[in-house]
Amino acid sequence: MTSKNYQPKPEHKFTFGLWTVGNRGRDPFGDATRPTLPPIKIVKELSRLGAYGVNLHDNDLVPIDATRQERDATVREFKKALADHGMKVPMATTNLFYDPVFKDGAFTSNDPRVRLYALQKTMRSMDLGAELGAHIYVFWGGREGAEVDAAKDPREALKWNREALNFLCEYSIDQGYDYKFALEAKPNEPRGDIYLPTTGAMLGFIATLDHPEMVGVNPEVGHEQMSGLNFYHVVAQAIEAGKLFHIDLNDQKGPRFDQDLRFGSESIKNLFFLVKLLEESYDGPRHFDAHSYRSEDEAGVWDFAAGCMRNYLILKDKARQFNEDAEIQSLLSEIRSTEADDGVPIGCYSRERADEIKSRSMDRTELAKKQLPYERLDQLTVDILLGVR
Ligand code: GLT
Ligand code: MN
Ligand code: MN
Repeated sequence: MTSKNYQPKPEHKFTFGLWTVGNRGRDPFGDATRPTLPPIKIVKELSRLGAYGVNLHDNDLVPIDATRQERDATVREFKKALADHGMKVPMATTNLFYDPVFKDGAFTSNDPRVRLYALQKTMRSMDLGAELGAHIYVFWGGREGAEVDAAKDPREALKWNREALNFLCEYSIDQGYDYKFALEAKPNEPRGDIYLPTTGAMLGFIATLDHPEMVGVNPEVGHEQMSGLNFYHVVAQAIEAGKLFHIDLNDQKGPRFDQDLRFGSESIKNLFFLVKLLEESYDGPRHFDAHSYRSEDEAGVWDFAAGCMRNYLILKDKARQFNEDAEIQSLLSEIRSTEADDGVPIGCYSRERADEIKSRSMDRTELAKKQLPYERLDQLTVDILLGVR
């Protein structure tokens, strides 16, 4: 088993948020079940486990009320820990959801003073991220939503959100930060409804921004599953659009509350296709936005972190096996084959080509006879995933 020890290494680009391994097990019905883990300890332990880096919100590292001197001292110490343990900070983000000031939204608050405060907080947090070397900046608008639709016009909310992002793109350019912005969707929780609830909705919104080329998406497994969507398809669309700037890996038991479970603990087949896709066409960080069960102590937290990376590497190995499997590959070429002279693909439009296609004699009964051995193909996939092939 030595060649298959699934040992994570920095080159795999596995990252965790300080808020993920630092999660203390609180939920809406119960208090923390484990003590706070200091950021420096997190950096050290994740490095020991083979991770590439850590990501953070401003307030994961610097308390919201810290003075400038306190902030600078904390950042200095943190940078030293990163250097000592060879860890990177590829992504940073802003906490625009925890403090009561954001109770009715940040960029989409009805109160223009709150919107301005959210902008100020984000610019300061972008400064922090840039100081730590981040080039990806995530926006998760957890409070950007509503329970009472009478209170807020969603068209206005979208305009305010756009105004803030346009401003921040210019800020990034002006400061020479070279950030790529990655927008993260979630359908609900903590709001009754969150605006732009899916990655698909985000992609539509991005096209309306002043700098669409700077802005992409940060899809999260569980968030799309909460909407009943196929995460593999969601990510494929983002990749095909050139918009997968970051990804939040975790797992989820069906369309319920956001569970942020250990990656690969539930949706094995869907995440197998996801890992295969990422390995084929994404080279950014593999970020785990998940947390350990609240029944765990600190040792369990490190088991959780190791498990996320291990499951990714197992699925990566399964993808290699799938690609090298002669029977699977022959089934795939059979399924995808056509006769050499059958006039496909469609090709570009021309009047002649349209006339030619319209006048072509095509035998749909014959076309419907093509064999599609999907049962066999899917069973072979399952055999691989269950380890019997
Ligand atoms: C919060 C949320 C996540 C987001 C984080 C980034 S914060 O934990 O549940 O999905 O990615 O703001
Ligand atoms: Mn989540
Ligand atoms: Mn997330």
